[in-house]
Amino acid sequence: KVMKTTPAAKIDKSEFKAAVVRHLHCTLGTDENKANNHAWWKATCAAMQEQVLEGLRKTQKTHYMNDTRAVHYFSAEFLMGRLLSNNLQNFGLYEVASGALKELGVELADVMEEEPDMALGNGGLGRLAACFIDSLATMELPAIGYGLHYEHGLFRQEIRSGAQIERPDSWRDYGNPWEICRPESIQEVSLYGYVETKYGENGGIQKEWHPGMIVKGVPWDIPVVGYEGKTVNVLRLWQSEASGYFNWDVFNAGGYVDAQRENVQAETISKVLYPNDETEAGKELRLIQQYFFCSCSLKDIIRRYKRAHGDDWSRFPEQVVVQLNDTHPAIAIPELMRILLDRAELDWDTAWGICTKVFAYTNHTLLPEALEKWPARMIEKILPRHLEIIYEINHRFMSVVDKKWPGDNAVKAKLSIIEEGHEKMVRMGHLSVIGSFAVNGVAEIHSKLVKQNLFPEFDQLWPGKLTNVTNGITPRRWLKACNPKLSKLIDKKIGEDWPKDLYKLEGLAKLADNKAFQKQFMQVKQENKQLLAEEIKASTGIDVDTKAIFDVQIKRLHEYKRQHLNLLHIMALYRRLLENPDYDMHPRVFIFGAKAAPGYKLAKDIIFAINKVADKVNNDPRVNGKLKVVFLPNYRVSLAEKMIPASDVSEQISTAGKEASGTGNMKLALNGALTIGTLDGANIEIAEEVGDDNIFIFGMTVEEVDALREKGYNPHDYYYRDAEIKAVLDWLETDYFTPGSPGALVSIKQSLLDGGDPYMVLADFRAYSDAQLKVDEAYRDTARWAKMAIINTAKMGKFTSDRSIKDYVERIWKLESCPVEK
Ligand code: 26W
Repeated sequence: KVMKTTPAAKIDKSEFKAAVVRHLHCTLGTDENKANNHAWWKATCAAMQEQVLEGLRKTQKTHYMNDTRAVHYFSAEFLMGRLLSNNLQNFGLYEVASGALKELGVELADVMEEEPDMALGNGGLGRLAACFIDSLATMELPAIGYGLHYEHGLFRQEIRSGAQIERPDSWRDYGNPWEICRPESIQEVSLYGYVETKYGENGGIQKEWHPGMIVKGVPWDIPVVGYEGKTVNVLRLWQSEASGYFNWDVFNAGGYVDAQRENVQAETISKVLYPNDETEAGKELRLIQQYFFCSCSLKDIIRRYKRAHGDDWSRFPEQVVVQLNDTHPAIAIPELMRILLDRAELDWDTAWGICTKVFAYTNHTLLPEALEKWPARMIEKILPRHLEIIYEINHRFMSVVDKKWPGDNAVKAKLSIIEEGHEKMVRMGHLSVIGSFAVNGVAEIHSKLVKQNLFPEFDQLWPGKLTNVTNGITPRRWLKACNPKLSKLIDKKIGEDWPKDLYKLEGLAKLADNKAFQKQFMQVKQENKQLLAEEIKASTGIDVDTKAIFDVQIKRLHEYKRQHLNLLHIMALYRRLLENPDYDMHPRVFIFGAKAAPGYKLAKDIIFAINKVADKVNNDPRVNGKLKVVFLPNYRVSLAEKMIPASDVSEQISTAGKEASGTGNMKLALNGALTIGTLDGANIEIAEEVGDDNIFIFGMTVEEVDALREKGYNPHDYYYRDAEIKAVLDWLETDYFTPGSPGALVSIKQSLLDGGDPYMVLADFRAYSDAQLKVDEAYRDTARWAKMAIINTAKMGKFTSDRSIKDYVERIWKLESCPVEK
């Protein structure tokens, strides 16, 4: 039998083993007898990093020699998760490393558990950025990710007496083995101060910004390894530091403490990730964070451009494209204008011509509370020159609007970057559309709604500028690495090409009816459920039956995602079981993972309610093992990697029109879970791929939601007309789930009745409950379920992030791949 090694492997087991031991000795100052798992983890990473850095060097040299056009992905969030397993997989060194460690008496799986997640993101938008940079490297495209080097990523969630507690995340506490500091590329960023207008002899006007504060941006590079390890791109994250410039006078005057205060202020900028998902808080520090990383990144790009092209700006848009991940980096648009006008001294039209060929913008949400707006006064204080530039952009844009709709002041007010009111606000979405050459939504329906509802006039003004690029996920992390058992089964049936050509999974479809394959496929699922059951036991103490349906809802906690719809249905099942002990249902375990924004009261109440209902249900002998509820604390990328391969049912139950795309839906379906979902976001495209027979679609469509709201939605109608809804809501008001504290769960009932039920939970309840009956029925027919699950995996080709990136490359970025020699 011939040993199989992927082409990427350039180092064998004994060499890898020697490298690990060498790092144990020389990097960590310990030895094989003393080392704990954490030391083994660091030594293994260091051994891996040797290979990674070699790839990085070759890639950078190749890109430099070829003077490549590159995409620069600007994102306030990159939710990378763990990197060791991913890097080993992508280099084809997983078996090598695992064998080497085994000979040293160490289990690779245990070592990998030592790695803290790199959680520099909130949810979907941040994880999308991470999948995209994986695909960019895999497809050998010149690309760089730019973001913030937060000292603390998303908070760690603990559950105490059922309630969420936030603890600081410290991913770098004992050093991060992947990141490289690049002090040679430090940038300086100005803040505050005032603008001086200078009149030249020829009547020209120059503006000079006299900043009140200067901070340093220190870049940290994280290598991004593509599949098969050829291209290694970088993720460059900026850390803020005091520049020390303005401190010396104070310092010399004996103001040692005051000088320290300025240090603290500067270092605060990259201290912590804002934990808000979809709510704009209008906080000054957040705007400073955004400007800080955009300014550093643009200066970094310009430095690199000038090294090759000197002061000739004409080729800048040929070499540089910047993708704005939502409006969080939109301040980059006036920042580039400022550099071109005030530093390069280009005239407005030339500068604007360059700018509008460089930027493209992705919209990720339609929720009004998530659309960023900054008080003009705040921008003026922090970035006085940028506010002037924004006004000038707007002034010129208003005359474009006037040409299209002469004399129409209503349309001007609607499209203006400036929202008038008692406080003037700057609309970052409008700035982004006006300053970009392309704007995209993230799923077909979402992009359609962006055109129809959010930016209809922009679509008329610039036909074709608004477009769709459906999201995707990397199959390397979300199948190959997280589900090794299924991956091996797939390899055996259709070969090993699928991780970089996911449409190959189609080859499984013809096996969907094959009894032997069905058995193997469901056997893998069973084994993955066993592993998750152990995890559940370890982290919550709850015993679950692995023969039960594992029904999973994992995503940020938000009313529009409707975890409370799931919860009301669980309570309804519980009631049915109490009323009729013979109530016929296949045993089910409902499993949740979700973090709530710390200031989002109702979201935290829903977490509390899930835990309280779980306590009661799980300890009630009357349900006869048919129902369990599990809330797994601290949902994060590495936990998702354990939950997704073990899921039977994927809950995607947002109010139609509210979930821009969803990407968890794709990960779950790829791993053979069946979706119960609304016609929202990418669910619609998933349904198109798998066919209506292989998905459980329920509830109102976008049109029906609009029509109901139009006619006047009254949740009380559903409360009084549906006895089960009434009973379940009334139950929340008793102390049944919170003995001794009646009313502890009442806020949920209130929001659904007096609060007007903004996401129409009650309107969709009955349809949801009926769809769940169909899920139950389908699961009992094991052959039918296996077939459906196989078809789901087989039809996920479209949802590889490689396809998303291909769309961006061909339709927006116009990039060429640049192969790097191994
Ligand atoms: C300013 C506060 C704030 C913070 C984050 C507003 C909005 C956000 C993000 C846009 C929230 C987010 O992650 N959106 C999700 O993006 C995913 C990737 O495109 C989509 O799949 C999800 O549907 C969308 O909710």
